[in-house]
Amino acid sequence: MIKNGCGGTGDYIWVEIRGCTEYPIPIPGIPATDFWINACDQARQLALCATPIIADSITGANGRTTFSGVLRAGGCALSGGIWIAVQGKVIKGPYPHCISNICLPIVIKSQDMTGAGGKPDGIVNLSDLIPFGTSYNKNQGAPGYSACCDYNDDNRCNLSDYAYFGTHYQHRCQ
Ligand SMILES: [Ca+2]
Ligand SMILES: [Ca+2]
Repeated sequence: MIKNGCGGTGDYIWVEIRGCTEYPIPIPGIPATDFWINACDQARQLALCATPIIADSITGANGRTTFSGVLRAGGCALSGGIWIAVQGKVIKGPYPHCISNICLPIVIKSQDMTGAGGKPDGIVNLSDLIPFGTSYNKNQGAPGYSACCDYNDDNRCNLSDYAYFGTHYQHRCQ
Protein backbone atom coordinates (compact mmCIF):
# COMPACT_ATOMS: atom_id res chain seq x y z
CA MET A 1 0.00 0.00 0.00
CA ILE A 2 1.35 3.39 -0.99
CA LYS A 3 -0.15 4.88 2.19
CA ASN A 4 2.34 2.80 4.19
CA GLY A 5 5.19 3.27 1.72
CA CYS A 6 7.25 5.67 3.81
CA GLY A 7 6.57 3.94 7.10
CA GLY A 8 3.51 6.01 7.95
CA THR A 9 -0.20 5.50 7.46
CA GLY A 10 -1.11 8.54 5.38
CA ASP A 11 1.55 8.60 2.65
CA TYR A 12 0.48 9.29 -0.90
CA ILE A 13 1.69 10.18 -4.37
CA TRP A 14 0.33 13.47 -5.62
CA VAL A 15 0.04 14.38 -9.29
CA GLU A 16 -1.24 17.38 -11.17
CA ILE A 17 -2.18 16.65 -14.77
CA ARG A 18 -1.65 19.43 -17.29
CA GLY A 19 -1.17 19.56 -20.99
CA CYS A 20 2.35 20.49 -22.09
CA THR A 21 1.81 23.67 -24.06
CA GLU A 22 3.01 27.21 -23.50
CA TYR A 23 0.23 27.82 -20.97
CA PRO A 24 -0.60 24.35 -19.70
CA ILE A 25 -4.14 24.05 -18.47
CA PRO A 26 -5.10 21.60 -15.70
CA ILE A 27 -7.12 18.65 -16.96
CA PRO A 28 -10.08 17.79 -14.69
CA GLY A 29 -12.28 14.72 -14.79
CA ILE A 30 -9.69 12.05 -15.60
CA PRO A 31 -11.10 8.72 -14.36
CA ALA A 32 -9.31 7.03 -11.47
CA THR A 33 -8.51 3.98 -13.59
CA ASP A 34 -6.83 5.88 -16.45
CA PHE A 35 -3.37 5.66 -14.89
CA TRP A 36 -0.52 3.25 -15.47
CA ILE A 37 2.93 2.69 -14.04
CA ASN A 38 6.18 0.95 -14.74
CA ALA A 39 9.83 0.97 -13.75
CA CYS A 40 12.04 3.59 -15.37
CA ASP A 41 14.82 0.98 -15.55
CA GLN A 42 14.21 -0.84 -18.84
CA ALA A 43 15.93 -3.95 -17.46
CA ARG A 44 13.52 -4.08 -14.52
CA GLN A 45 10.13 -3.81 -16.17
CA LEU A 46 7.31 -4.86 -13.88
CA ALA A 47 4.68 -7.51 -14.56
CA LEU A 48 1.60 -5.30 -14.36
CA CYS A 49 -1.82 -6.52 -13.33
CA ALA A 50 -4.93 -5.32 -15.18
CA THR A 51 -5.29 -2.17 -13.09
CA PRO A 52 -1.80 -1.65 -11.65
CA ILE A 53 -2.65 1.63 -9.96
CA ILE A 54 -5.94 3.40 -9.26
CA ALA A 55 -6.18 7.03 -8.23
CA ASP A 56 -8.02 8.00 -5.07
CA SER A 57 -10.42 10.16 -7.12
CA ILE A 58 -10.95 11.66 -10.56
CA THR A 59 -8.75 14.69 -11.19
CA GLY A 60 -10.21 17.88 -9.79
CA ALA A 61 -10.60 21.30 -11.39
CA ASN A 62 -6.91 21.85 -10.66
CA GLY A 63 -5.94 18.63 -12.46
CA ARG A 64 -4.90 17.00 -9.21
CA THR A 65 -5.39 13.60 -7.71
CA THR A 66 -3.53 11.31 -5.32
CA PHE A 67 -2.61 7.66 -5.04
CA SER A 68 -2.56 5.96 -1.66
CA GLY A 69 -3.72 2.44 -2.48
CA VAL A 70 -2.04 -0.69 -3.70
CA LEU A 71 0.39 -1.16 -6.59
CA ARG A 72 -0.66 -4.32 -8.40
CA ALA A 73 2.43 -5.60 -10.12
CA GLY A 74 5.21 -8.14 -9.87
CA GLY A 75 8.91 -7.54 -10.16
CA CYS A 76 11.74 -5.80 -8.38
CA ALA A 77 12.98 -2.30 -9.20
CA LEU A 78 15.58 -1.20 -6.69
CA SER A 79 16.74 1.92 -8.49
CA GLY A 80 15.62 4.27 -11.21
CA GLY A 81 12.15 4.79 -9.79
CA ILE A 82 8.80 4.46 -11.51
CA TRP A 83 6.92 6.56 -14.01
CA ILE A 84 3.19 7.18 -14.00
CA ALA A 85 1.26 7.48 -17.25
CA VAL A 86 -2.15 9.01 -17.75
CA GLN A 87 -4.33 7.92 -20.66
CA GLY A 88 -1.32 6.36 -22.34
CA LYS A 89 1.06 9.29 -21.90
CA VAL A 90 3.88 9.24 -19.36
CA ILE A 91 3.94 12.30 -17.10
CA LYS A 92 6.95 14.31 -18.19
CA GLY A 93 9.09 17.10 -16.88
CA PRO A 94 10.75 19.28 -15.99
CA TYR A 95 8.44 22.12 -16.92
CA PRO A 96 8.43 23.91 -19.36
CA HIS A 97 10.21 21.56 -21.75
CA CYS A 98 8.66 18.34 -20.46
CA ILE A 99 10.84 15.99 -22.45
CA SER A 100 11.91 13.44 -19.83
CA ASN A 101 9.80 10.87 -18.02
CA ILE A 102 9.39 11.85 -14.39
CA CYS A 103 10.76 8.95 -12.37
CA LEU A 104 9.43 8.95 -8.81
CA PRO A 105 12.10 7.66 -6.40
CA ILE A 106 10.15 4.57 -5.36
CA VAL A 107 11.60 1.11 -4.70
CA ILE A 108 9.45 -1.84 -5.77
CA LYS A 109 9.94 -5.28 -4.24
CA SER A 110 7.47 -8.06 -4.81
CA GLN A 111 7.31 -11.78 -4.24
CA ASP A 112 7.02 -12.26 -8.01
CA MET A 113 10.72 -12.25 -8.86
CA THR A 114 10.85 -14.39 -11.96
CA GLY A 115 8.83 -16.60 -14.26
CA ALA A 116 8.70 -17.77 -17.83
CA GLY A 117 11.54 -16.20 -19.80
CA GLY A 118 13.33 -15.24 -16.61
CA LYS A 119 11.10 -12.23 -16.01
CA PRO A 120 8.33 -11.57 -13.49
CA ASP A 121 5.06 -13.05 -14.74
CA GLY A 122 2.37 -11.91 -12.32
CA ILE A 123 2.33 -15.24 -10.50
CA VAL A 124 4.02 -16.15 -7.22
CA ASN A 125 4.90 -19.82 -7.28
CA LEU A 126 7.71 -22.33 -7.02
CA SER A 127 9.86 -20.61 -9.64
CA ASP A 128 9.95 -17.49 -7.44
CA LEU A 129 11.01 -19.53 -4.45
CA ILE A 130 14.25 -20.41 -6.28
CA PRO A 131 15.78 -16.90 -6.34
CA PHE A 132 14.45 -16.34 -2.84
CA GLY A 133 16.19 -19.51 -1.69
CA THR A 134 19.45 -18.41 -3.29
CA SER A 135 19.42 -15.30 -1.15
CA TYR A 136 18.03 -16.92 1.98
CA ASN A 137 20.01 -16.55 5.22
CA LYS A 138 22.41 -14.12 3.58
CA ASN A 139 23.19 -10.58 4.57
CA GLN A 140 23.93 -7.61 2.37
CA GLY A 141 27.34 -8.03 0.77
CA ALA A 142 27.37 -11.83 0.89
CA PRO A 143 27.59 -13.73 -2.41
CA GLY A 144 24.10 -14.59 -3.62
CA TYR A 145 22.37 -11.95 -1.54
CA SER A 146 19.65 -10.03 -3.37
CA ALA A 147 18.04 -6.92 -1.93
CA CYS A 148 14.92 -7.95 -3.88
CA CYS A 149 14.36 -10.63 -1.22
CA ASP A 150 14.74 -8.22 1.70
CA TYR A 151 11.12 -7.15 2.11
CA ASN A 152 11.52 -5.48 5.49
CA ASP A 153 14.63 -3.49 4.51
CA ASP A 154 16.97 -4.68 7.24
CA ASN A 155 19.70 -5.79 4.79
CA ARG A 156 19.12 -9.42 5.65
CA CYS A 157 17.17 -12.12 3.87
CA ASN A 158 15.80 -14.38 6.57
CA LEU A 159 12.69 -15.88 8.14
CA SER A 160 10.92 -12.55 8.54
CA ASP A 161 11.21 -12.02 4.77
CA TYR A 162 9.99 -15.53 4.15
CA ALA A 163 6.84 -14.59 6.05
CA TYR A 164 6.26 -11.75 3.57
CA PHE A 165 6.97 -14.11 0.70
CA GLY A 166 4.40 -16.55 2.03
CA THR A 167 1.64 -13.95 2.20
CA HIS A 168 1.33 -14.02 -1.59
CA TYR A 169 2.40 -17.54 -2.38
CA GLN A 170 0.31 -19.04 -5.20
CA HIS A 171 -1.33 -15.68 -5.84
CA ARG A 172 -1.59 -14.28 -9.34
CA CYS A 173 -2.46 -11.02 -11.02
CA GLN A 174 -6.08 -10.38 -11.87
CA1 LIG B 1 6.62 -15.38 -10.84
CA1 LIG C 1 14.96 -8.67 5.70
